[in-house]
Amino acid sequence: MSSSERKPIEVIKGINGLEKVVLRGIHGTCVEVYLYGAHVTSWKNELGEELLFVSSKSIFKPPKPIRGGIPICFPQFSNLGPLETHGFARNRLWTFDDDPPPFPPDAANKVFIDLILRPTKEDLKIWPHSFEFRLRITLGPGGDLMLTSRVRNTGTDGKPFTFTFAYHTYFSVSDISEVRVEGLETLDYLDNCQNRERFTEQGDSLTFESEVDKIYLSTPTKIAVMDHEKKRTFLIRKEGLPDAVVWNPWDKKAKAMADFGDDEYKHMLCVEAAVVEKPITLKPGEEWRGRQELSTVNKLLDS
Ligand code: TA6
Repeated sequence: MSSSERKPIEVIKGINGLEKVVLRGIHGTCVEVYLYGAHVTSWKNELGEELLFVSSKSIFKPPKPIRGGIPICFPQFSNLGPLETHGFARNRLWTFDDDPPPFPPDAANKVFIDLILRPTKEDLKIWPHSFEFRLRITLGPGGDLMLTSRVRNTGTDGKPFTFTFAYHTYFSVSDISEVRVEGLETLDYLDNCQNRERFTEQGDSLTFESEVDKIYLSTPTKIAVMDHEKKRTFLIRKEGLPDAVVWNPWDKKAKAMADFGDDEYKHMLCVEAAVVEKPITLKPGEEWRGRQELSTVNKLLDS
């Protein structure tokens, strides 16, 4: 079947029979999303190059979250609260939203899907708040990947709720020791490798020689991740997501993770658009929106 005959959106069986949606762009670009966790596991450019990292040891078996791609961390980032790490949204089965709220009319040649998550009775026992989490995943005509989250408090009890959030994006890189990140210089961060104490970043772009696990606070709307070997820059543009988490487990932590190859830390970097420092509080009827747009430039945006 030629690519021109392929449907722009197809639902097929993925690993272990889990359902996944394939979104095909006009120039051969492609995105894959598992309904389990509304989890983007693949984002390919027009050359068919994979831009996201997914571990070869990822288990793809509920209730374990998929290791890599873009896990959705909601309603709790990390262990900053009573729920399981990164909350439960990434290990729930999402469904197609057949009644999406009116979004601004999308430009032509954009392929998108609308998914929705509502709490189950079990969820309400551990997090007693009614919500609707709508996620639009869009593949733009230039191959850019956009995720727009809309969380609404649908409670009728008059009670507000508070949450933290992250798009836990795993970028695929040639060699972590040849990667630089621009946009986070001189900012304050909480260092998870030092009891989450607050520090101030030095003045030039980030490079990587050991484990890093930092929550940068009040970050700019644009962050660049440069892969020197590939002469490729990932651009992250974000709205409603003031913080950014940078994580690489390095060798020791990599070996300690069953669903992560010992040497895979060399070929990934997480840069996560997030809301951590100032959690979001929604009154009944209120809605929060958080959007990240990922794109690539085939050159290094040197400072
Ligand atoms: O985003 C960084 C982080 O919070 C790290 O501390 C590490 O725990 C990573 O997320 C992976 O978390 P996970 O629960 O997916 O193994």
